[in-house]
Amino acid sequence: MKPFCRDTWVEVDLDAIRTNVETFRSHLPKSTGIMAVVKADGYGHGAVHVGKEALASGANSLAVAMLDEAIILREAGIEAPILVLGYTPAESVEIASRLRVELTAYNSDWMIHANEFLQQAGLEAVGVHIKTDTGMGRLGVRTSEELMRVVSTLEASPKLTWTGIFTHFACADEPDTTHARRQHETFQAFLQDLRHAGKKLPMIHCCNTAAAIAFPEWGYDSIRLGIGLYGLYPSPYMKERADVSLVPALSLKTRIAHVKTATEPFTVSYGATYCAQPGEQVATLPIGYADGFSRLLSNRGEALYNGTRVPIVGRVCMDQVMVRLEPGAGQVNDEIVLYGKQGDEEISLDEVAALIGTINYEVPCMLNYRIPRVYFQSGEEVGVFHPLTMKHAPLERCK
Ligand code: UAH
Repeated sequence: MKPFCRDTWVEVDLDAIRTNVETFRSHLPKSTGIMAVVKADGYGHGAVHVGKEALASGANSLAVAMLDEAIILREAGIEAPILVLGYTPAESVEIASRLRVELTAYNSDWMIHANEFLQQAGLEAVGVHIKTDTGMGRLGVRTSEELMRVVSTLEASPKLTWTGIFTHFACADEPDTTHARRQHETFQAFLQDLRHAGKKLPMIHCCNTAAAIAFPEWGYDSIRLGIGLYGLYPSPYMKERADVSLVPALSLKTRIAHVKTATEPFTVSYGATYCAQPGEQVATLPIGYADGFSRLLSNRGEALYNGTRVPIVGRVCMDQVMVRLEPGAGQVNDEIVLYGKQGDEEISLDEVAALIGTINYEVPCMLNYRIPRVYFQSGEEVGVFHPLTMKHAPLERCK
């Protein structure tokens, strides 16, 4: 039986994930590892399948934003090191210990509490990466004094092991490298202060995709590869630079649910913002803004049919959207590509992002639990994941 019923799905090309990992592997110094960032369910592509493929292709570890995302990866049988990049409440440290997940920390009080929780529970030590804020203004220690204090607390916590130190760049995808260079200098100064204080440094990492492309020499022990893993560039500027050639992994497809040919003018969708003229064919597609297909594409976006572009007409509804086809062209069940390639044409996530006034990162992240993900390798379907029909995890997990 088909694991999903709806005629709208995402296809993820795992060969593209492999190619992108290999591309970064050869772009970086040999000593630099790759941490594949699969937070936000692998930027909408599916964290488990993408994580497994990235690891099989040469990535050394995975990173997520929150502990719950790490739980999903462990439950799927992934044994590789996993780092939580965001904040984890100290009391959740028990789960991190049981699942051997490393956490990010930047605060002595947090460390004291986390250590106490682990001691009381008699659990194994948890690996901790210290986050330094060198110019992102988000999480992390900002001064050398703070850093020294945090390191001392960490060293005095038998149930916490210092396994990493990192920072995150705010502007590494821009042509003006001033801010990125300043951040890197600050990071270097932190590392130098630690060395002078006689500290043995753990794993060092600072590069996201943009920094890994522009400054591979800043790779240290690992990069944190996010958007590039999925074959997208961190900004139009980074794409233009063309230092690396990336292959997009995601397509969004659907099938025509209904076609009508206008014999007289009729208006299309809420607000009656489009009026079909006699002879025009309007096809209804089973996807809408409740799937993460932005309503901002109303009367603006395009789709691909028979390898050519067709316009979205009228407003995108919650569950449906309409496109205009050549007279007599379309039939129910015909395939339409909303994102990705069909024939020689392509609607890239960059194009969609520009149309709706956002960045390419957001476009696949918006595609939500209602859309099944189908995985391909060497042209063969190798797996399906449909979040909507996924069984709920046992409640014990969250205790
Ligand atoms: C801390 C952190 C992030 O929040 C994100 C990433 C990956 O960024 P890209 O998607 O731009 O590569 C790395 N690190």
